[in-house]
Amino acid sequence: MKLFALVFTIFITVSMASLTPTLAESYKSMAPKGAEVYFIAPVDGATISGPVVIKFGLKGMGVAPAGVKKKNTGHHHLIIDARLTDFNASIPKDQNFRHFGGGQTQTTVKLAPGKHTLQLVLGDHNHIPHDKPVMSKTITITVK
Ligand SMILES: [Cu+2]
Repeated sequence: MKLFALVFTIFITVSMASLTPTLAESYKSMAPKGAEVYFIAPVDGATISGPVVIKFGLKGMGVAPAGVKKKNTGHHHLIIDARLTDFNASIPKDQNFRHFGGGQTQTTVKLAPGKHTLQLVLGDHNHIPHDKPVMSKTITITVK
């Protein structure tokens, strides 16, 4: 009987191990086809004086606060003068990568005079971009 228990334990351990790769690939949240994130404001190429009001648009998905796991939702991330390179990890959090984990759909930022690039990327409850990533095109604005 003891031997049976041991064999059974080994069997379970081996099956779990063989399942791990599948689990590792499915940690990402799926995005529905046609989901789209975009800037309602500002428009690409705009020249702005003073603080920049940025409005986030989202089609085909909903907004949920960070930490809330709900199908076909995510929260906004605003990327300023930077580019996201790793789409399989949590989006960095600093001055260039701003999180709106409260579910906000707009913000106001103060930017130094000159040209700046802006991009929106949706992240899931763990701040990880979806599969496929839902991101806007990068826009360029000039701050006077
Ligand atoms: Cu986030």
